Amino acid sequence: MITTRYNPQQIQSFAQAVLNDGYCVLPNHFSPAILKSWRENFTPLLEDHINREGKLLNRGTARYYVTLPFAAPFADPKIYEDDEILEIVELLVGKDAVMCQLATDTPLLGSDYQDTHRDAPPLFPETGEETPPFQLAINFPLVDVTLENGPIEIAKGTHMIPKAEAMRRLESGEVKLEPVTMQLGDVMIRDVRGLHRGTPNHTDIPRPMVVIGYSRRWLYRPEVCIHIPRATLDTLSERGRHLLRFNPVVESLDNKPEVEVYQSFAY
Ligand SMILES: O=C(O)CCC(=O)C(=O)O
Repeated sequence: MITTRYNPQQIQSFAQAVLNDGYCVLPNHFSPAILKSWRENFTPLLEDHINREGKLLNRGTARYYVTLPFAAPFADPKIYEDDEILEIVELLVGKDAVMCQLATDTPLLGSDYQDTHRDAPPLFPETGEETPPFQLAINFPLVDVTLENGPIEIAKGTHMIPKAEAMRRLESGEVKLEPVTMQLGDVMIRDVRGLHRGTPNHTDIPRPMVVIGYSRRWLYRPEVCIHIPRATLDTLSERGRHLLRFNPVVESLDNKPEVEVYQSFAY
């Protein structure tokens, strides 16, 4: 991975794109070799998840949300401590961001369009106003994302306006949902309030999309977490420990919850 490919102006313009459009894409950012190893290690986790709780289908038919264990190859600081991503994150949600989520969204053959939604409610619903960003998703696929295998669709510029107004603009055609195709290695930085939906995967190959969540320093999201094995704590960098500071430390990753805790996801 090349870690210094962008100058400060370019970093600033990625952040500005997120402020304007709700997301930006860093092309060819992560090493495909790392992501291939993630994909190989993810396949049995997806199968296990489907066997254990596949009938819940809370993301829609043939679509699964699977939390990744904080263990190799997923607990990789080359990914979650990527300097340039963290610089953009800081410009958007401030210093001392918290990493709160390491998971995947995967539509399979037979999946459908989701209802258009946001991933977070407004901070102050009683005002009817949206705020600057407070919750970001770093999304990167473990396969190429094409028009055939279920690209996420996002309506640009809908993240910092009230949902009712964003839906009105969508329904009137002022804004539209657009598919975001991605190559293996591309990384999307997304304000989770942009209106979006998952679309059907028409192929028989799963389309895993990783989501790493970074929040403002004061935001605690009880619906997601990363279990950090105690033995791993000492191996983390100081920055890594700081990023992960709100997460529970566990003795073993074997005692995972019976079902995925992040069930309520659409706002
Ligand atoms: O995986 C995708 O393409 C989008 C999924 C999504 O938006 C969700 O499940 O909240």
